[in-house]
Amino acid sequence: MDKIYIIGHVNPDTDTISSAMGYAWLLRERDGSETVAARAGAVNPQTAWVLKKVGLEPPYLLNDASPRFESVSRRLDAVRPESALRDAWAIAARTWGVAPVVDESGAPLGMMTGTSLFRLVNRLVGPNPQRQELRLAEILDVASREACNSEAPCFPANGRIRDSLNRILREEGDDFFVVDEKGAYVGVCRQRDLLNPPRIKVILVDHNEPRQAIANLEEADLLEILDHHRLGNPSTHAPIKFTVDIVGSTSTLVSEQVEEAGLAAPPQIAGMLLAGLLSDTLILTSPTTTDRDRKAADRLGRWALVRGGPLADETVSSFGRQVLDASSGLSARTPEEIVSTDMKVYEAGGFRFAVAQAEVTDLVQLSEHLSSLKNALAALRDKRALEFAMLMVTDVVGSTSHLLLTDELPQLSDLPYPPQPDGTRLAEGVVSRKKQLLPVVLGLLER
Ligand SMILES: [Mn+2]
Repeated sequence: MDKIYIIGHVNPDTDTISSAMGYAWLLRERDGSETVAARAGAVNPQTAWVLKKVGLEPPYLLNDASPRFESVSRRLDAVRPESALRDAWAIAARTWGVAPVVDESGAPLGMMTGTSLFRLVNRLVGPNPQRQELRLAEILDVASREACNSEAPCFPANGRIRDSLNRILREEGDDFFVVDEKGAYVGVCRQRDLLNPPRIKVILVDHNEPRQAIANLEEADLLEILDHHRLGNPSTHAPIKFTVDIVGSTSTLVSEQVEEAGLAAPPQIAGMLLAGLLSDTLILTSPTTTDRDRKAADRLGRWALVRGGPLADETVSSFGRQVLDASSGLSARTPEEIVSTDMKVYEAGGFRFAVAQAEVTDLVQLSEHLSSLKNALAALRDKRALEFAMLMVTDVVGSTSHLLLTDELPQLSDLPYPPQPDGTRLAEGVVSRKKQLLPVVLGLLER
């Protein structure tokens, strides 16, 4: 349970996946922490391409921070239904007085507890005078199945505890089975552990707004945040390490810490971080790019582009172009995918809204996809119960964007991007959602 999950935002992009993997590696290597790189959703096509290129698997999928039954399950020794009660008794003597009864297929049959034992004795001896001379040794010869409570409920190991709290509180017994997806015995859990389950430990990278984080983040212990976005962070009970810096990518921040520790990231991890940096900064051309990012690209290049490594034949720019190519294009994906892959939800001035971004290498393809993208955007707005949704189609070569909006809100009529005949708005020189578009939109909504 001392595992620490390093996890980025939902709808993960390459920087979010890479910084989670890189930071998990650094904390293991530098501090000896038991870290697990995680992701809050499916990897996008660009990240999938990068992972394949460097030869790594996607990180662990963690959709939800709410504690699960497996976190409190104890793998108690079990007896077969036909084995003598004395065997169950021996197990109960070593546990907290319970012994699980499991058949040969692994299916839980019942739980022997103090109460179920009392009921058995009551049945055998009871108020009937003829049986009162029954000896304890004979009772211990009874098959275990006779002595167990066959009503003990089963809960799935990967089920969320909070979804079953009502049932847990209503149940007569205090001990429950935990089973796998096939219904086979995994362990036993106690009511008192279920009412106060251990929280999972998380470190957030590349985001700090709960709206962009895994579900039920408030049920986890948040240990640290490492990010490069505007603040919208949750409050915490205890002080946490909090690093938010104005650089082009979280991968940059990770690479700086690796260097400060006197370490060099292995070529595969360095390749991931380099891809995260080049993707977030559009190969160091986005206005979010700083000198620190350029230094980070040199440093990561030095670690990643080594002989014998997966990127041996690449340069920083040749690799960067392939990374961007792996994501661009409107034709390769459905409109639904385009508006939801790199999509973030924000809240400002009483509005809940989404801003999605899609990168293309030329804007010619936009016109043929325009109406289907608009429909997909409106469907996204309705599905997520938002006030409006926006898609930023960015030409990474021409460094310009077109904006598609679901609604012409009066608050947004002052957007400094001129409406075009095709119904989009032209945002010349705007390529960064975070640094260029979002501050303008937030400023208008919060007036
Ligand atoms: Mn980022």
